[in-house]
Amino acid sequence: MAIKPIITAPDPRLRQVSNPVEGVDDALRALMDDMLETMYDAPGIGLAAIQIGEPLRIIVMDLAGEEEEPQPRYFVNPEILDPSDDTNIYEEGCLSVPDYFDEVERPAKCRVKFLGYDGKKQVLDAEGMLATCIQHEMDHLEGVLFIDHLSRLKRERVLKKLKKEQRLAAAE
Ligand code: GNR
Ligand code: NI
Repeated sequence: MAIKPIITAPDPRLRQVSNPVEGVDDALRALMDDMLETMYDAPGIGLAAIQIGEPLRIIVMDLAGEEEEPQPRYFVNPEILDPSDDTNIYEEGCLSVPDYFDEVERPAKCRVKFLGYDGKKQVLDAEGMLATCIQHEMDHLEGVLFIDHLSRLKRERVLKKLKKEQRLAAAE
């Protein structure tokens, strides 16, 4: 397994629409292992493949608390069905938008259809933080970031700060 560098905004690769995978084989499982290791190292609770530069429709996630047993989840070719009309607001962050957190409103519940680590079809009913995280990761597969759900003013302020930080880091 390997920890991969995480791409940060405004890198244009994060705007790509990711491609469906043909099926789950050992090479894909190795990628999912690397994604999970990268996510735990960050640390984060979810990661989409494009965040490590692979434009594939793959998500890994673990919402277990620090004191709990790890609960890794893998979603290959996920599709969201039946998003609820009722919504939740959570404070979100993103490993690709470091050091910025803000509230995003999303459907409170949804159903997600996907292939698991073993390549078998699964359906999961999600609510709470799980539903929010799945939708945040699904956005990545479409090239969308959580800051796209905020006002233009906020989004541009965040992107400007990230650009400045990257400029300073590159000049070191
Ligand atoms: O680690 C993460 N925390 C988080 C908090 C609230 C809503 C979504 C997330 S996902 C984020 C990791 C990440 O950037 N995944 O794409
Ligand atoms: Ni993210």
